[in-house]
Amino acid sequence: MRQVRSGPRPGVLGIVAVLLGTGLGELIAAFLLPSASPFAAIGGALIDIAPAWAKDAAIAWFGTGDKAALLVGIAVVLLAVAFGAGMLEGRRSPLGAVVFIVLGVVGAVIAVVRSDDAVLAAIPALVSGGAAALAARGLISLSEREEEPDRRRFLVWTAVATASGLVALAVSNVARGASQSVEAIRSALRLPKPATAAAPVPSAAELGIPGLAPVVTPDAAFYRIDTALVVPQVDPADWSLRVHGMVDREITLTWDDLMASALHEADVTLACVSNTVGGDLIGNARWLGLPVREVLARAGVHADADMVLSTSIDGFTASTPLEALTDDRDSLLAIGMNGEPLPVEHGFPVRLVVPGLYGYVSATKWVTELEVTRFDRATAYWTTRGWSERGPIKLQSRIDVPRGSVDAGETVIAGMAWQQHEGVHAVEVRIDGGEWRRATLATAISDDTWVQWHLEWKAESGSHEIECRAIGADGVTQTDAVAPPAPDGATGWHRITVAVG
Ligand SMILES: Nc1nc2c(c(=O)[nH]1)N[C@H]1C(S)=C(S)[C@@H](COP(=O)(O)O)O[C@H]1N2
Ligand SMILES: [Mo]
Repeated sequence: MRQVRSGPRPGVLGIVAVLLGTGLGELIAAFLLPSASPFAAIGGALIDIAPAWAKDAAIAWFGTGDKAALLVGIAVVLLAVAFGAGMLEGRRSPLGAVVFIVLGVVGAVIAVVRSDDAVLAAIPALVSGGAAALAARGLISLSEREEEPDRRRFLVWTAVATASGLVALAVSNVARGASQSVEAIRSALRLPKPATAAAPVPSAAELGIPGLAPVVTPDAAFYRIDTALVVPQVDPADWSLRVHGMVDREITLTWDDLMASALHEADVTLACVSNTVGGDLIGNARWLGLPVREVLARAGVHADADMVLSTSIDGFTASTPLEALTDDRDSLLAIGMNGEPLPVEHGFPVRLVVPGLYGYVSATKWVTELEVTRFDRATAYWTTRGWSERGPIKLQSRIDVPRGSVDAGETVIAGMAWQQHEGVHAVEVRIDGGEWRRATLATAISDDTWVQWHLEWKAESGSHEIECRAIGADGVTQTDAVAPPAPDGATGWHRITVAVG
């Protein structure tokens, strides 16, 4: 019988083994199929199975940095499991090694389920699990031998495994960076001129008040919400859009088809249903694209269809009411954002933009498929998870300035208001529960965009509460009933407290 060693050494060797295994798996994935990264597959699966409240909490706590936090979380759990499996291997070989194999198989199953490329996707995780199992068994059994040549061999092999794991991780990171070649393709692209250009943004649409959101959101400042741990890298040359389902004829559009089409330009404000009252998950851009209406007309939509299920290359889906894509609004298969190709994280090369609907039911990024269908036949990513089937954007207004504290005297209160595709008629403000006063609206770019507003205020020393509410183009006043984002968008008045000194 071998003597059972006490101490944490087998656990540490378990970590070395996982370092080696993950390094090799990530390396293979980086070159073979970036989406099959064992890390990304497990993280992505966690995002998909996480309950809605956890996702909302993640968005609220980390904003769009939630993915970095998730990756760190997975790494910590993985290292803890590795340590445990190493200890187990030290006591009851080969049970610890079996744990690594099981982890690899689980990762492989997840990667296959999440990927289109079933067989290939399994390889990185299987290699990870296998390599970790072999390394753990080998290193731990070597470490238990006392003879001098074995001790030296043990040290050498531990160093080799650690170094290889680290190098493999580093190289896979660099290789992943090189897949930023899609970024290179993007920046070399020149967008065609729109056949129907939007009028210049009226200069009176931008009040230019410091601290107030600009009426056109720069791409770099545009909020980002998606379930993609690794941003899909889609080469326009490989992109196509399949339009099928309840249509007279299936059609497939390529990038060249889009570039050769008469493109339309429109200003549309996107909003996320997860936006809380006063929140900033909203942005406005000038989009360039092919009207979805024309694409659907080419395919010939059946009379009994009422929904279009759009699918992203990453598996995300959105169910959009058919009429929002066929009526006269500016629903676009967009390729341009503020005069440039879509940024990769905003859906390059092609995404959907639909005025008036929250992003989760309309704004599919990296879109590759439109299936004409019915609400009673299919559900989409978020509607399957309890969010409302229809997602019209609700009337909302927000105070951007002042924030925190101001000097006493003449100052300005300013903010944004929106009800895309309906329009905003007025904004009212009240201080310390007093009379509602009409704010001055800036010129709206269109009914599909948000609008800035401001109100002069003679601030007196002390603490003050400021509230705002909008009145829609239909004359209806924004409700003060407080509702959370789930299941169909937050309501209530934005209320802030300022200290006037
Ligand atoms: N592929 C994909 N598209 C997606 C999503 C997603 O998770 N995956 N999220 C949607 C949601 S909920 C919103 S609010 C918008 C956000 O678009 P943006 O990131 O460009 O601001 O994208 C939509 N399109
Ligand atoms: Mo969203």
